[in-house]
Order: sequence, then C-alpha cells, then structure tokens
Amino acid sequence: MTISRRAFTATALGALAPWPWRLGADRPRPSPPQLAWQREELALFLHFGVNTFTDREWGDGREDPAVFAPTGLHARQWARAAKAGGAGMLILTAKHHDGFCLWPSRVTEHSVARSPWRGGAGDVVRELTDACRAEGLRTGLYLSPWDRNAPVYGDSPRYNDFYCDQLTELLTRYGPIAEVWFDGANGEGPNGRRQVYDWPRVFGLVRRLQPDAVMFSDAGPDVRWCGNEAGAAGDPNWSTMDPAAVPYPGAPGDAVIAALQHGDPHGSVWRPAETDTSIRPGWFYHAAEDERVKTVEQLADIWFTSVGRNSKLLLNVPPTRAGLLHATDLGRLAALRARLTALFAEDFAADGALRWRSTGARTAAVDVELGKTVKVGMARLEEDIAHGQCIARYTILGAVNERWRPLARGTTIGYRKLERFEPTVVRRVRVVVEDAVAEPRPLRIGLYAGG
Ligand code: FUL
Repeated sequence: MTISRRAFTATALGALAPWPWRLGADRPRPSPPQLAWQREELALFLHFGVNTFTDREWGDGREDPAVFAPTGLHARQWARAAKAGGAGMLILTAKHHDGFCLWPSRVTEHSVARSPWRGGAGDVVRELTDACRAEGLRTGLYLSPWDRNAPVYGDSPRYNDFYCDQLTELLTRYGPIAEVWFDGANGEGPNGRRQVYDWPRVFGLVRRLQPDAVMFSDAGPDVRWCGNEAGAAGDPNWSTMDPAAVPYPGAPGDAVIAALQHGDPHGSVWRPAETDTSIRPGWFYHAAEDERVKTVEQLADIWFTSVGRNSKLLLNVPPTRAGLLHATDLGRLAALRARLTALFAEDFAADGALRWRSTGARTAAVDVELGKTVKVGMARLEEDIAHGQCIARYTILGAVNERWRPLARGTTIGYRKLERFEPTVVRRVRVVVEDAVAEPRPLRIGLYAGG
C-alpha cells in the first residue's frame, strides 16, 4: 500500500490534533458534532430580554433590570412548540448587546437577579435547559460579545476576562450545551470605547469546556453565518471554506459576504452555513408586529432556500412579555411542519430502482425507474456528507419513453438540495452529475409531486 505525502503528514498530525476526523482525508469532512448539527435541520432562536419589555431591538445597556418582568414564563411551552415544529434545538440570547444576563452571573449585577421576576431568584437559562432536557431537545446559547453595559467593555484584557468568566458560567452550570452562538457586532461600550476581542481564547475555552458543542460565528470555527438574515443560503453553497476568507467574526466587506454565502469548493475546513432569520420583522417581540408574522408560504420558501440549499435553518420565534410564544407564531410553526410533511409524504422514488454509473473522473449519472407514470414537480438530492461534499453542477431530466426533457439544473448539493420545477409527467428520471471536485459518490434521490 502506498501512502501519499499529504495523507502521511495528516496521519502524523492526527495523533496530536484535537479533531482527527478533519485530517487524514483528501477533502474536509464534518466532525460528529457538525454532522449532528446539520442533520437536525431546524433549530429555534429565542430573542428575549430587556428589549422585550422596552420594545426595542438594541438596548443601550442603561435599562433598569426591574423592567424584566415576564408574567407567565414557561420554558416548557417553548420546548414543546419546538418539538412539535420539528426543531431539535433551542438557542437563547443568554445576553444580548444590552448586557442584561438572563442567568444570575457572578461577574455583573445587570441580570435577572436584580429583577422582580421569581423574586430575583429566577434563571432563564436553567429553566430553558431543564425544559429542553425534559422534551429531548438540545440547548444552544448566544452570548453577545458586544456589551453596552459592562464598565470594563473596551478595556480589552479586562473585558476579555469578564466575557470568558460569563462563558465559563454558562458552559459549566447547565450540563451539555450543543451550540454556542457568537455574533460579530462590535460597537461602542458605555465608555464610548471599542473592544478587541480575544477570539482564539474564546474558541479555545468553549472547546475545552464543551468539546461536543459547535461554535457559530462569521468565522466559525464549526458553523459559519450564511451572510444574510433574510433566510437564504447562497447558491452554490459549499460547506468547505477557506478560513482566511473570514478572519474574525464581524470582518467587513463584500468578499467576506460572498465567502459566507458560497463557501469554497477548495476550502481546507468543513464549516457549513447556518441560516438565521426571524418569523417576524424584528428579532425581539413587538406587539406592533403581531400582524406581520411570516406566512406559511413564506416560511416554506425559506425552508427551500435554507435546508434546501445545504444549510440549517435557525428560525427566531421571540417570547412575548408574558414569557410565552405568541399564538400566531405557534400556529405558523405548526402549519409549516404540516406543509412540509404533506410535501414530502409521497416519494415516488422510494421503491424505484436506482442505477448509478460513473461516466468519468468527475462525472456520473443515475437513472430512477419509477415503474409508472407520475407527475413530478419537486426533487430532493442528497450527498452522503459524512464523506464530504463534492458535486458542483448537475441536471435533472425526465422521460416518459426515450425523449429526455430537462426538469432542473443546479450547482452544489451537499446535505440536501431541493428543486421545485414545472410539474411534468415522467416514468423515468435521470440526474446527470456534470462536474464535481472529487469522484462523486452515489446520491440519495427523492421525487415528489410538489405544490
Ligand atoms: C445580530 C444582532 O445585532 C441582532 O440584534 C440579532 O441578535 C442577530 C441575530 O444578530 O448580530
């Protein structure tokens, strides 16, 4: 057996590296936590805090903790809604830019401990993690680096200590945390100063305290932002990435946004894109937006442009001042799940015979014999991403007899690509892989009526 120099070096390094599954392969592949993250498909985001009570999107850090007074907070309701909606995880704003902590932090008084809620003895992070555990869900936490309340913000080494202390509290008090969410906002603190964040220290701390958690930020390291908040991952969308393209969270520029949207077919790390968007215009709850909750059609479209484009959907559903999800939002979540269940209920390819053939080093084709004529308007294509992502361009064709007609064309596939097209009567479907960055492996294919 011969071993290439690259594979040899990778094996030698693998003995030392904390994540050996990233090495030793020709192309990057997901770690087990990244794979679990992607297979979950949907997570719910909970923006909740003083802004909920002041009716703002960004607090200025001068809010009186006494404003935080949810009248009927019931984290089990959030968790049940997530579960019924098909989400696997709930991610809470443990601290947003205003600096108010939803748990009793030892390093600041700006927290629930100074609020009237539960007599100052409450802990939203505890209630959420307990509720998630009870419902079989995983928990994620968002700890905003930008803190408009902390007096040490902008005094870089001291704030970095403060921030790491807060992270340590969150990652040691509540059991397993599956995702740690960092945004790139870096505005002025109460002194008008900006902070130089110590990202290597932050990432290292999370890896040490919660080795199975994935870290989200513009710069990963495990999961990257998709580059917009409108619910659309890029097309193409590679889960591989050149880490130098986004050097730190919040790095500005069009090239950064393009890298976040599209990834890089030749990137050296596996860093899939997460699509975060809100069910409402804002991230926090505002009664004035009750009539502006996204419709089930809009949410289904977002599903196609996120999960259907090799991404994961993080859908924000903000609790109200009662501390509950709003009835309208609950209804939309349930309706989205019902819509998806109906759309994917009958897979015409489920019993069909699949014939996969390699047609070149980077090309292949697969024929699906459906055994009867059906009207097809939607396709689900999937690579087995445990082995990485490799398809760059494909065409889907359909035929009743011998005359093949193109149904859809696309670029990347990855975990899942969903295509909707003009409903067409077919008896056979062919997927032609026209370009790839490595030898393509057999695809999984689903075919549906659409609608
Ligand atoms: C951004 C924040 O500025 C928004 O308020 C929101 O939390 C969004 C998810 O991330 O960076």
